[in-house]
This record gives sequence, structure tokens and C-alpha cells, in this order.
Amino acid sequence: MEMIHTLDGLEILDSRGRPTVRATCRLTSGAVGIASVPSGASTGKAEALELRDRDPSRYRGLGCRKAVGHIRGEIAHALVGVEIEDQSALDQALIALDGTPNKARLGANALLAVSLAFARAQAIEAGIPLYQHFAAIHTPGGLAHKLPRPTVNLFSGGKHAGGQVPIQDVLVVPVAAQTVDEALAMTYAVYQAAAELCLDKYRMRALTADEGGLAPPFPDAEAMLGDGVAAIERAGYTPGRDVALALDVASSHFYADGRYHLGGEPLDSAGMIHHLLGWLERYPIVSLEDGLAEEDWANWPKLREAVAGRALVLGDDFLCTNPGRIRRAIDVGAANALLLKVNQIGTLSEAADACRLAQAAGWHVTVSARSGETEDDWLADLAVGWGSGHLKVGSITQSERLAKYNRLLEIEAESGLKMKG
Ligand code: 2PG
Ligand code: MG
Repeated sequence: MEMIHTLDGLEILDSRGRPTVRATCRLTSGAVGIASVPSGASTGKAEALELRDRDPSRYRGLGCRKAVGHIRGEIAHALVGVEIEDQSALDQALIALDGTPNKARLGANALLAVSLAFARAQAIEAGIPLYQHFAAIHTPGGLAHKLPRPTVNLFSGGKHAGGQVPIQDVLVVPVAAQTVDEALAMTYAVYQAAAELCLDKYRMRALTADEGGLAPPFPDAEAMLGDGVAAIERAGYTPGRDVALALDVASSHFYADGRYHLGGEPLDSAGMIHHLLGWLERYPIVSLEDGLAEEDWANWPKLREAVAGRALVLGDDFLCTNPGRIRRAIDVGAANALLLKVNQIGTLSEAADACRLAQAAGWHVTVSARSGETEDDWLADLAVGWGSGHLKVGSITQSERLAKYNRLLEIEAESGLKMKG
């Protein structure tokens, strides 16, 4: 049994300078957990609601004083001094207190900050690393058993880079790396080669997008992919063997009236699947995220079948870390990998449900940051504790990204855990 002694909230700023929420949870034992929540820009429609003040005179309406007020007020009132059995009991209490299906009343940002701060306080109280505490939340008595492989943003487009090209991210996956340390060194080499390539080809110094990805004026998605391959070669690696690509197509954001507006003639779903298969033929892509739009349910199973084993069919906006959507996708065979973002659902326990559901179906899980991040590093612990195959954090620049990579290096050094194939 646990008891919260004090609960506090603070409005802080994320990596885009927009407000977000931090919570501080002090247990009666004296252990203190502090956690900050991230925020997306290319959000899925089924995400839990991020509560914003909507006061246009302050941060263009994006203030989080209401969410923070709920932590200090209603949530603290309900939880302080009450016996709480575990994370699940805490999260159930938060969900019941909010009382809406999408956490619209108190805000998923307020709820998640409390959920995470409580978890961190419990880990500190138990004197165990946060990743081991997350492992026990995932499976009672469970222990972390492997490290995730980083998938790192190289080029940005879409909503993260002003829409100069419709697709959102080309990422590098250092598939030949045996350790996190090696994976990051390889990634750095490719990123620097890509920056030189941008200078040569686009006469552009390394101007970066929201997640630190390079964002030159690509004429089209093919150029973005081709330049990804060229950067891998320029760094001295063999594309596909040493370093592969992953793609976040984020296609919901260029889908309108049943057509995909990729540039050129708009494509129907069959045309889009055909187009994606062409990319899989030509480029060493190992993971295909949101290849189809979030509402294009009828065609996701066709995409999964067509891709069959060549790359992961990964759902982000499509699944929104939502157990109900994941169950449906498993039933109809719509994907084989989950992009897990805890703030899409709003509590740690529900995200753990989503993760277990996907893993039990034999799916791969990629734990992901948001485009608006903080310097908090809990995500690295989460990816390790929940046995995810990949960790997607953004590029290998900017401290809000590097906080997670540095934590992963720390975990690798202290735990002796290995990255799996
Ligand atoms: C995504 C994420 C991270 P955002 O689409 O996968 O890259 O973006 O946080 O803006 O939803
Ligand atoms: Mg995505």
C-alpha cells in the first residue's frame, strides 16, 4: 500500500516552447517522483484530450494552467492521504475521477503527469531503477530483459517541417549495431553525412525541424528516401545491411475525400498501397508507419498482407495506443506493430494494457516520443522495461531527444542488458 503525501503540478515549456505539464508526487515514505509529459503535433483523432486553456492572449491558447490546476485541486483532493494499492489502482482512480471516455474533463496531460510521477516515486521508494519498476508494472514480478534498438529521425517533412514534402519522417535504423553505444555512433555518422549532402545538393546548412531532423526542400518523397540511402552510403555503410530506413508516412495528414495527396495525381487506397510497395522494392525500409490513413480501416489488412514480412506495418495515428483499436486491428489483421505513445491514451496502466495486447498477438512494439518533448528521460526506461524492439525519439540532436539516448546509454552501461536482433 502506498499513500501520497503531497501532489503538485507545474506548467513548464516543451521543446517547441509550448506549455506542458509536470507533476511532483511525494509519498508518505518521503520518496519524491517528478515527471513531465510530451505533446504531439501530428496527432491521431482517437487520442486522449490534451487540456489547453484556450486563452488566446496567452501562448496562443496553449497554456496548461487549467490542467495544472486540476492536479493541485481536484486530483490532489481525491488522492492525498488515501491508501493506493498500486499503479493500476492509482490509474483507475484517475480515470474514474475524470469520468469521460477521452479524459476531456481533467485532461490527459494532467492525468499522465500524475500517473508517471507516482510510478517514479514508487521506483525511488523501492530503490530500484525506473526500468525495472516499469517491467513490474508491465508484468507483476517481471524484469527488463533487453534494450530497444534506436530508430532515429534523419529527414523531416509533413507537419514537423512546414509540409515541404507530404511524408513526415525518414528514419535510420542501425541494424548491424550490437550495442546502443555502437548504434548511436553509426547514426551520428549518417546524420553528419546527410547534413553534408544537404549542403552539396540543396545549398542548405543544417536547418532542422521539430524533432531535429534535417528538412531541405525535397522535391518529393522519393528524393527524401533516395537521399536517405545516399547518406548511409556517404557515411561508409551498406544500405540495408548496416543501416536500414524506417518511414513515418503519417498519411492521415494528406488524406482527404478518400484520396492520398502525395503530390501528382491523388491516389485511392489501392494506388497508395501500390505506391508503398514500390518504395519497399527500391529502398531498404524495415518499418512502415501509418502507410494508410487512420480511418482507412478496410484497406489496412490489404496493406499488411501485401507487405507480408518485408517490413513492419506499424500503426501510430491508426491505433493511438488505444486497447480497443488495437484489439480490432488484431482481429482483422490490420497491422503487425504498435507505435506506443503513452500520452495518446493518458495513463501508464492503459498504455501497459495496449503494449501487452500487442505483444501477446506477436506484434512488434516501438516506443515513441512526441514531436514536442521535454528534458525528462522516463521514455528510455519505459522502452527497456516494456521490452520494446525499437525506441523512436527523434534525431540525434537537441537535448530533449538526447536526454533519452543518454539515459539509454546509462542503462546499457549499468544493466548489462543487450540489444536484440
Ligand atoms: C509521430 C510523432 C513522433 P507527433 O507521428 O510518430 O514523430 O509525431 O508527436 O507530432 O505525433
Ligand atoms: Mg507517427
